[in-house]
Amino acid sequence: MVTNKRLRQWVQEMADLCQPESVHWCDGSQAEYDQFCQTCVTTGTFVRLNPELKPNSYLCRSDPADVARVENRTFICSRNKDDAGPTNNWQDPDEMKDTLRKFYRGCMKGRTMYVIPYSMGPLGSDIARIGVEITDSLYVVTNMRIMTRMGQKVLDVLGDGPFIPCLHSVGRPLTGDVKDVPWPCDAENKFIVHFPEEKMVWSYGSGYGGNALLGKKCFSLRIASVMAREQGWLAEHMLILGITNPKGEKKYIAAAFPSACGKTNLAMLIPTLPGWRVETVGDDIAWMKFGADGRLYAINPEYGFFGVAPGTSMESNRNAMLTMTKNSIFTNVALTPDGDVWWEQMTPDKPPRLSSWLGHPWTPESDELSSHPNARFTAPAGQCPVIDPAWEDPQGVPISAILFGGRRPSTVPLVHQAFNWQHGTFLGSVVSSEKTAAAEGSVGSVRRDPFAMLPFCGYHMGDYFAHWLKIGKKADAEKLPKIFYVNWFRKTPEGRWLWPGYGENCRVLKWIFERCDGVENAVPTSIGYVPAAGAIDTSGLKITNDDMRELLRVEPHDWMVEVAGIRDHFMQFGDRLPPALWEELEALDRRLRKALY
Ligand code: O2Y
Ligand code: MN
Repeated sequence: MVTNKRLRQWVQEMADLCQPESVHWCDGSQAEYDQFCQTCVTTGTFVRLNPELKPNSYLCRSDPADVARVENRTFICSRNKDDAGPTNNWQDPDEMKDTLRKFYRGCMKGRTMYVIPYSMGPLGSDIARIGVEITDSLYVVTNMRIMTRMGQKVLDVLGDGPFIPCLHSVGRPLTGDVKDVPWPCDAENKFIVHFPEEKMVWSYGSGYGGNALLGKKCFSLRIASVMAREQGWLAEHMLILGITNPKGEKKYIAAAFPSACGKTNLAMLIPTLPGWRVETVGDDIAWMKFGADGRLYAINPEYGFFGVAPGTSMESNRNAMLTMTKNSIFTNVALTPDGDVWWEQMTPDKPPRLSSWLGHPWTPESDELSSHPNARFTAPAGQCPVIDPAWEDPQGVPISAILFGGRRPSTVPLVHQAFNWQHGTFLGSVVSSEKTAAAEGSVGSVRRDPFAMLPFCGYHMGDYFAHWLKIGKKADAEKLPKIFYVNWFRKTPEGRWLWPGYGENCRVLKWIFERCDGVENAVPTSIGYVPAAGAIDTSGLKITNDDMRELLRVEPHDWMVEVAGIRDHFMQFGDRLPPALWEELEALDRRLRKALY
């Protein structure tokens, strides 16, 4: 029995619009999940994996035209165009609703409409928020059960309270002679639409990942960033990890890197330094609020991981591999003859025979990849061998440090620390990564991705910077997290990686840990505090002093080029760019000139 009047009304309205054959309210039970998975096997949407190798796990192959988030079809429909800002696609909300209602009318004919009540964050936590997703996709329902806390228990907590309505349809009604397919979608008409004033999401046409699992990027970042601004907290594209030193002292760190820069690997890092331990709170999203003690506390609003499969291996991320040994869904990876999964770089040797993500026979000699580069595993966070004991603490974990970073083969040192919160906000506002083949634009050039939020900020990015500055102003500066910028990806001019990365990144985390304790192991430079010579612990690591010097080098000439690039980047925000960030840029420029002459 659903008591929430607004919820009942909304579901009825959406059912009238979409005209499904039936409506199913998800209870979130294991029996319901198992039954849905069995239905997916029967319809060909899922292949059940060998239960002896991957218990209770499935492979799903999507339509090849529906394999990733679609940024050019993602819209922020604020009432005023200016409020969406220059980094978002915008359309008038009423016009967008008119357009979408035409697509939604009758779009679920012949299908079941599933209603998924879900909580982003531990049930009942002050920081958590409730959403309800309506969908006609069982792929979405089953993935949402792994990625969120969902079902009856959420309705019980919701009572008559507020929720974020999220409507999703794959856009393929079963009318007339139309036969169902394993991955229904409307690839020509994808819309991922956010109404920030109404706090509502409408998604149509795609069944994949962030386009369709609406609790993730749509709610937890785009809509939540708007709520966070209104309510004085932060909704960020950040992993959260706990790090413990050999003395047993623990700190929590949040880190924002652009998509595909190794957030999941860092969140589950296995330290190479003896006595150090890293534990995972979350790998993608952090909601942070001030606690009664004036410190910033973070929760992971998610309940599972939706990680990139290719490149993940026992070498690159053992903990992720162990997390997905059971109760997992694999999308667009290859199938082995014995009913297991495989993807590029999973093992040093390629299997002799596979069925590719397209269902084609595959051998190492094949021209095509066995798995799509954006293939995913969906796995319960609770199965991670290093899940943090406090990962479900409703109060969240206290954050000592915030890291920004990206892939920069030159210019940006291995790590530097902001002088203060305002300078740290500046560092976040200029986060950049070298473009990869997957991103739009020319490979090798720099893409600015402020706070790694470029595709995920639900309002004007200039106002978002102002919100960060305001958070810093209202806090006790002593209690705020320290802010750092890391770059694991610096190369020699010849193209050799300077830093080994992976588990060795704990050496940088150790320096950060010490900085948070006030250890004087840094030197001020034009761009911030950089580790003093010998301050990064390289014991047991084969790295030359020359390479360490190069990793930490701040070259004023290169940074002058950077300043020019940042000026161009800032210009796009017009008068919504907070003056404090212009001041930070001018101050950087002055410090660099002084260093040069
Ligand atoms: O292609 C998608 O829909 C997945 S995107 C994604 C998934 C998990 C975590 N982060 C991301 C991202 O794009 O940042
Ligand atoms: Mn992400």
